[in-house]
Amino acid sequence: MTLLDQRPRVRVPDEHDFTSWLRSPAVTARVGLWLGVAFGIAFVTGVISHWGQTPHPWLPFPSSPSWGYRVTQGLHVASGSAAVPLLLVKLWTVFPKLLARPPRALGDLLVHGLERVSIAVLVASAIFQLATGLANVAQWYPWHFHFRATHYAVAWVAVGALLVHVMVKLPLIRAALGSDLDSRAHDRRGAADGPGVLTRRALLRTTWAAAGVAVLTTAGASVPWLRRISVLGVRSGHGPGGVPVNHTAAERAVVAAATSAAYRVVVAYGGREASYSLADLRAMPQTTASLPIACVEGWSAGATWTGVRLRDLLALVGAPADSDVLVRSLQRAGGERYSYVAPNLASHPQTLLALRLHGESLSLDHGFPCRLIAPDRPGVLQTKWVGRLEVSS
Ligand SMILES: Nc1nc2c(c(=O)[nH]1)N[C@H]1C(S)=C(S)[C@@H](COP(=O)(O)O)O[C@H]1N2
Ligand SMILES: [Mo]
Repeated sequence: MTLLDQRPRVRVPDEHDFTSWLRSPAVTARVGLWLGVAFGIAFVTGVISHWGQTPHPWLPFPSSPSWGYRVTQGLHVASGSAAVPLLLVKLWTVFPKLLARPPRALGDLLVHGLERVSIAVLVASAIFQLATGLANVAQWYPWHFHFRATHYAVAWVAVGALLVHVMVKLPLIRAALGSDLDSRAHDRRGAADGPGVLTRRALLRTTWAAAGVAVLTTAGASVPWLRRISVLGVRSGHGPGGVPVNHTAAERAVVAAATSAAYRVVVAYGGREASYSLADLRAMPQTTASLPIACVEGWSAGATWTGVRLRDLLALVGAPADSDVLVRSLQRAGGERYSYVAPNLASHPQTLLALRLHGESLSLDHGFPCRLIAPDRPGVLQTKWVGRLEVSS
């Protein structure tokens, strides 16, 4: 006998080489149910976030409750985080099916092929959503496409593929959820008939725990009392006034313009312009409001702001309170350099050009000399270093 003869023959593994007792529809369906819940929450809250960031939406984004966006965007990130371990476990329980030999008969082959394509779309879009979402939370943009538009479009693809998948699998899902976790009734041929190192119950418990840890370690970015255990929360509670800073004045190249003695905020309406110095703004009636900054990237923080009501400024130039207002920053480049305030917010008594945070003069990084702050509004639209208001009605 030569060594060559002893060389194992190379054989492509197939479905039946994977015999773990854990890879059962009884497990897959249970994990899948919670994955479906997580994706459902992420989808609904994502649509809300997209709506909140759409300029001139067909249906005005509500201005109350003022903490609404803080909650929905916190849920968005928490459900996305929980989905990561759920998706990994679910894929692990089904992946031997990838190696199933395609059926021979043409009709069966067609159905098989279609099912494969729908699963490929679902898996690819789900991984894409979680990966881009997590990268966004980490403020890491290693791509060139527009994040919000792409994340939003792929969400519809994922949800569509998810609905098809659930419909196709509904009989199996119902049967699997309806029978005992340890039932072998729906197992693949050749699967082991008893537990190995881990019971199904232990696998599920570990999975729920992993999802819980994923939520707790990221949720501190929005829930103050979780902050200390939130090791993966990108934003701490640090920053002037206990409010994190997303982008500094230096990063946005506004230090000179914001600290210049020549600083004015210009209000343009109907071909006329009025301008106000910081001293002018300080001399106007001041309003204090408790409104959170709720960043699209998942962190949020409550804060108390003091400043001039936007509608008071509109009144000074003779513009109606329910105007459309384009708020422009001193910042010259970047998507956050302007935002639109819709009529329902422009007239709102808590929509302010804030001059103070927690009673102290606004720090340069929080938007000195003044920043926009309005209720129930995505953080990215709370424009800092405001230089110009363009009113149209
Ligand atoms: N001009 C300008 N305004 C801006 C930004 C910016 O980069 N430039 N960042 C926005 C984002 S993404 C958020 S979450 C909030 C954060 O405000 P803070 O840094 O004061 O916490 O400001 C918003 N306003
Ligand atoms: Mo943000």
